[in-house]
Amino acid sequence: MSVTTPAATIAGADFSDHLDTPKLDFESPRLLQTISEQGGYAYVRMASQASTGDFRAAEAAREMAWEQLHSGPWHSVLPVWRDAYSMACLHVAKFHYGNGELKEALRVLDMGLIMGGMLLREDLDSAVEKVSAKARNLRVSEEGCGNFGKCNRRLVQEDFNKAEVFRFLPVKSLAGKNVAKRSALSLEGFMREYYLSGAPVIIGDCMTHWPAKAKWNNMEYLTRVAGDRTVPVEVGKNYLSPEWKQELITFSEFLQRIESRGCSSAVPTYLAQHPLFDQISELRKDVCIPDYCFSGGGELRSLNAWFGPAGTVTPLHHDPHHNILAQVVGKKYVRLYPASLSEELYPYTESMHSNSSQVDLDDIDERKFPKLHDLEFVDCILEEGEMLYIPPKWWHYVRSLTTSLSVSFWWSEQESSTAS
Ligand SMILES: O=C(O)CCC(=O)C(=O)O
Repeated sequence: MSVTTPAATIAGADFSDHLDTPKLDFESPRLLQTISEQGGYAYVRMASQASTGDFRAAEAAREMAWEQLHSGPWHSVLPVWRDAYSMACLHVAKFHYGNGELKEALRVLDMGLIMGGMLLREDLDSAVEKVSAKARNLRVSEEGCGNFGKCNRRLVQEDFNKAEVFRFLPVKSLAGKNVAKRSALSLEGFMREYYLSGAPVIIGDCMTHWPAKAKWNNMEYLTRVAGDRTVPVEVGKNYLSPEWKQELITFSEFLQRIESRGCSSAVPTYLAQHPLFDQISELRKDVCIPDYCFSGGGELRSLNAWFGPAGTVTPLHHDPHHNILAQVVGKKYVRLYPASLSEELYPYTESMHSNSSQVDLDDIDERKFPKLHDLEFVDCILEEGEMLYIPPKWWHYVRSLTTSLSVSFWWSEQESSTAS
């Protein structure tokens, strides 16, 4: 396929260098052999042609791998097809980069990071770094030493109107027991008073040193470090509602949706439970892992971003791990029920949602779920700069009261201490 010349795309920029892919170069023969063994002959033919400079073949290989990724439930997809998808993304991105199409190159690389396997991850990461740096340099020279840093448009601008926002909270909210709140809690105090007894706690004054605290409430910063990146978002009331769906959009588009939403009643777009920091290393540098997450001597399982406008809801559910939910920007309402009440909380019976409750706390059907009425819970407003410890299996419902950006840290304890 003929490709536009670099000069036609971005005047004055040099694209004579190329994206290095040492891992791909090394792993290709073995990976193609394994794909052949799985019957992927057409893919192997296209990928081989792609490596000799055929753009159409690269795109065809990517489509073939994409079809394989969508051929059944995610867990049943053979891992080799995820690596095949990454391989094809790298081939396609090389063409876009050589052609000066930086946004396209980034989009394809992000798709590889989000949907692909781990084998070629290093190449994807270093290619993203190179393309992002080039895009940034170009922007700076276009804008004349860059306007970045001069604009302070805030992510959370709205004054918090308590009366207005509290109207949307579930019945009985903030009328009973609050989650305990501690300031600058020592690690030892956390272990003794909360971790070992399995009790939730809000920890204040523990995030002031995070670079994210100074940087993330700034639209311009977020646009600069992540604007051209592709991210998966959820659209709809919440993941249990039938009209819920997932989309892949750029971070800039996502920020625009948040800004334009204001007080609208349209369904929210939520970047929920996404390992954003594995994908965007600059944002990862803004976050510090709380020492509390090393309690129990286990390992950090995942670090996820939860980013959306006011009104996003994560319905009542539980998770198997210890969790610190760190509130970086904005406020959230959180309600917690102890693990011991699981039976009374009407969990779904089918395995896919068995950690979620059938009860919609925003619209409780008392006749269908009579046991809920008298159940005791603790709740809180999680304020900016606070962290909430959620013990394993505790049920939680979360509603953002303003535009909100939180980070969750899930960790598990050492195998032996679980057994004891
Ligand atoms: O912040 C949210 O919307 C939900 C957070 C959550 O469910 C979690 O951290 O496990």
